[in-house]
Amino acid sequence: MRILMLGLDAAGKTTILYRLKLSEVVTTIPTVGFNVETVEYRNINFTVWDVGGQDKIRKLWRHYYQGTDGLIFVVDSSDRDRINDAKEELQHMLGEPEMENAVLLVLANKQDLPNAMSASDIMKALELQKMQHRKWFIQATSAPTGDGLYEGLDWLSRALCSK
Ligand code: G3D
Ligand code: MG
Repeated sequence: MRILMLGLDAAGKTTILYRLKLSEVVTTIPTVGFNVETVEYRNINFTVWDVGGQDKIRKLWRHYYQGTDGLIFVVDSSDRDRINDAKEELQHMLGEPEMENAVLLVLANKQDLPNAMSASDIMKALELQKMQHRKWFIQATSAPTGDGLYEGLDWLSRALCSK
């Protein structure tokens, strides 16, 4: 299984990887300079990077899309200024042909912060309900404590099994 975990920088992706104790997180910096973290866990390959920013590196992402079974999109729920950027990045990724059949798990992370948007606000902001042909789910999480992470991954594993 191939899972991509994406989100704007500082959304909490690296924290989630370590929280899941996916023992060996390997960070590689490919030639043109975006960080990719990869983890193998049982028969699952997680690939993680920050979306957003420079357009010139987007072409490089395609190399990692191939055979994607599931996309985990991590959002900083307290970052109201960038929720629209997050939405645009998500729509962009889902528009890639390699993503056509990928299931989508959105993690509304940083729920512990006082100004965090609720999972339902995030759902509306990302316009998830407009995705009629995609299997998706949104889960509220707090990465440092791990709250919600396993609920999210349970959904993902069920969604992938029934694919
Ligand atoms: P990224 O890998 O998506 O870029 P990181 O994000 O995992 O590096 O997290 C960015 C910062 O947010 C880190 O803080 C991290 O501890 C914090 N963070 C991640 N998830 C949560 C969360 O659910 N709640 C809170 N309160 N903080 C979170 P630092 O200070 O190390 O930069
Ligand atoms: Mg990171």
